[in-house]
Order: sequence, then structure tokens, then C-alpha cells
Amino acid sequence: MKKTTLTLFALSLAVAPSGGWAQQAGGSEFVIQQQSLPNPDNEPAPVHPVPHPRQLKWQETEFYAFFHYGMNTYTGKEWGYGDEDEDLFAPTQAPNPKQWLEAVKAAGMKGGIAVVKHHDGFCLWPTATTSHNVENSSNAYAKETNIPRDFAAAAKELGMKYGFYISPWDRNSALYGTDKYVSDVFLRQCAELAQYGTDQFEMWFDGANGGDGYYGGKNTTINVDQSTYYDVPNLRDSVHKVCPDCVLWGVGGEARWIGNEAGWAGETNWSPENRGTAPEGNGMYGSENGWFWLPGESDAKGTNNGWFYHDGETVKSAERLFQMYLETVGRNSTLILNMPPNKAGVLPTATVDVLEDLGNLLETRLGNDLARTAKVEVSETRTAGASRNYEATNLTDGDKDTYWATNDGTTSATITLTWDSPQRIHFVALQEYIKLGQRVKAFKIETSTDGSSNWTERGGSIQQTTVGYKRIIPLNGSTSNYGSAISVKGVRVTIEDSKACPLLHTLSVY
Ligand code: FUL
Repeated sequence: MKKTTLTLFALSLAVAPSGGWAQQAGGSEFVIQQQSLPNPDNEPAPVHPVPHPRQLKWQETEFYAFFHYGMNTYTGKEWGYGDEDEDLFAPTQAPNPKQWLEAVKAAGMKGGIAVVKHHDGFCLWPTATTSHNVENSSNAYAKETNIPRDFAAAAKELGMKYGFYISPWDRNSALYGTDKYVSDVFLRQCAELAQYGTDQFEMWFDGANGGDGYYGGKNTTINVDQSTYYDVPNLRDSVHKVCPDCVLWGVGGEARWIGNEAGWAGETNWSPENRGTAPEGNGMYGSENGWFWLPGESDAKGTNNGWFYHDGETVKSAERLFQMYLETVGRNSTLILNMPPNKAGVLPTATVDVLEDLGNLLETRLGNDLARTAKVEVSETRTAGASRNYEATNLTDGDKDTYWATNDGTTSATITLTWDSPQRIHFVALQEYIKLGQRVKAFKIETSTDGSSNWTERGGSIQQTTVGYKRIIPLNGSTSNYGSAISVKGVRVTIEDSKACPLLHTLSVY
């Protein structure tokens, strides 16, 4: 039994020998007697901070879409002022969220977030909270429009995750800037959205607050202090009571803004972070010793102009989007890639085609894990417990819940994969068992043509530092040039430094 004793003067509580609390008459000692918890599986102690289970599920979504559609689609703006005539929202046919989701599913995305209210305050569902909504447009398709309803239903049908972007800043609301806005408008809108599903995986609460707006007819500037105005603890609590697995992004943040909107995260990227100047702190890189688990999310435009669709909007190439994937998902970040529906309320054919091409690239380049057929050996294996082992084969069994680990105190180790015949490869991917914290600080990847000698370091000048949820290293050192494969009979990963014993659940080779 371990015993930790803290002495605090002027306190009169003590832990009884039995382990329960006991009052010490007139005493001045505060004793915490910590019993060693039974650990029959010999599981490693966590390295804090660790993710909340909802953050873990969220991270597994990896790659998902953003759909900016709304009043701005018809006015040509990116930030509407909030004074738009509702009639301007005029779809040329019934908007079709199922088509949006089908198209991104073909690109390998596992879900999507639909903007249902942007800063102009125009709501894409019939709501009791404001007249600035679809029902008040004279357009026949608009009157039938209910994006959150149709989006959630389509996602469920397609087996995808869904969430909503609902702008806290509302340039239309006469109540904006008063407490009543938060309780009677914003929180109610969140509650209304829950009628379309309580299994939302993320709520995007954008932090923008440019100040000026129409605000119910008052043409004025209203600035709020977002850290206090939105009553964040209550907001978080209210959302989680209804949608327990929903991660709040931005205001109330449980994930952090990578901060460049260009589709890349730092090669060194920690999920731990301090809540700093912005609520999200050190965007691209996180902080090795951060206090909170605040994993990075990269929001990026999949088209060349706006978040909203504008005339002449063109889609980025599948190769460019593949590069973004490597530089975000491949660097311990999620990627939320924006694909804006057009005035007909659908993704244009050119977008759909690129998404399909992207799906094919991901499938051909990262779809066939050659590690599954390799022999795997490690320099050390943690002593097994009663019902869990930490064997090297856990790395290649395709199961994210089994992992390889070293014994406590061992912070460097090697993993060697070998094949009898030469394999043509481009990428190595690593995944930590982050449930027990992010640990790896430095690693290197080498390959060998015969599997036993002449090991050559790979990855060019790419920093091989953090791993986190997922790290993908292009062996040629380039995220933009797929290049030609290298032929190998061995891959060796050396963990050079780690905060504590390293825990990896998957090692993949493509
Ligand atoms: C920003 C907003 O102001 C943009 O309009 C867009 O919605 C982007 C994703 O977030 O902060």
C-alpha cells in the first residue's frame, strides 16, 4: 500500500486507517492515505491530460466536411449584415443535403457540419426564435427548406456523423448584446436543433464578432466579451445534457482552432494545450506540457474563393486536397474541409467529381496496410497482465483497443517489420493509444532492402517528433509529391524519446 501524507495546518479531517474519512478531534493534520488501486492488467498509468471519451470519439471522425450554405449564397457576401430581405434566400430547386453528404462520403469523409445560422442570423430551419428564417421567404423551395432536419436524417441514413454550425454572433438580433439574447435566442436555437438529433458530434460556435450589424434595425456596433457573455460553463453543460457526445468547438472549446485555415497543422503537434489568449491557444502546435486536452481541428476551404459559393467558384484539385489530408489528419489534427453548395442547394458536378477523385487517391494510396502481412518484432514488451497483453502483434491486428507498450521507465524502443518479399511503399503511419495521454516526443523511420542491414533514414527533413492520434510520414519527405515507391523488405521505427513508456495501437505501412 502506498501512503501519501499531506500536512495542512488548521484542518481537522483525517483519513481513517480503514481508508475512510475521519474527523480528528482538535487535530491539525490533514492526511490523505492513497491506496494503490489493484491493477491486474498491469496497465500503464495515464500521462495527463487525457481526452474525455467524447473527445476520443470526435477525434476518430478524422476527416469531415463543412457546408457553408445560406443567405450569403444568394447575396454573394461572406459576412451578411443581418438586414437582408428574407425573399433573397431563393433556392432554384429544393436544397439537397443528402447529395452533399453522399459526395463527401465518396471522398472518405466520415461526417459533416452544416452551417444552419451564420453571422447574419438567418436560420435555415423554421424557428420560433427569430423571423429571420426560411419560412419568411416567399420562395416556394425556401418555405420547405429545413437544413438541420434533412442533414441529420441523411447522415443517419448514410451512417455518417453530423453536427451544426450555429453562429453565436448574430448581426440581426435586436437582443444581441443583452443577456436575453443568450438565454432566449442562442440557447433556444441550440435546443431547437436537438429535435433533429441528440447524437451530434460537434457544435461549431464560431468566435467571430466583428461588432457592427443591423441588430433588429439599429445600425450599430455591439462588442461583447465572448469569454463571459456566452456563459460558457452553462452553455457547455446545457449542450452536454442533451447531446452528451457533442464536442463544442470555438466558444466553449473542447477542441482548438489550428488557426491558419489553409489546411495544415504543425509537424510537431501536441493535443495538450493551455487555454491562452485565444480560447484555443497555440493553434498549429499545441503545448507539450499543456494543462487541457484540446486537440487541433483544421478548417480549410476546398474551393478557391469563399466559404460560401460565389459565381465562378472553382474547386481545388484532388492532389491538393490529398496534400491537405496528409498535413492535417497525418499530423494529429482533424480536417474539416469546406465544400459549398450552390444556388440550387447542391454541390456542383465539378466538386462531386473532385471528391470522388480524392476518395480514389486515399483508397489507392492509404487503403492497403502492408504491415498486416509483416512479421513484427520489438525491442521490449511490457509484462502482460491477467487479461491484457502488450505484444508487438497488437500493432498490426487492426484493433485500436489493443496496444503495444514497454515497461515503465523505458522511453525508447524499436519496432521492426519485415517481409519475405520486397514491398513497394510510400508511407508509414503511427497511432498512439491516446486514451492514456500523448507521449512520444521523438522517433525515426528507417527502411532496409534486405530487412536486416543497411538501414536508411526516411522522411527527409520532416520533423519526426510527435505522433498523437495519428501521424503519417511520407517516406520521400514530401507531402505534395507522391513520387515513386521505394522497395523494401524491412521498416524500422525507433521511438527515441517519450514522456513515459510509449503506447502505440497501430503501425501501418502503405
Ligand atoms: C470564420 C467565419 O467568420 C467565416 O465566415 C467562416 O464561417 C469560417 C469557417 O469561420 O470565423
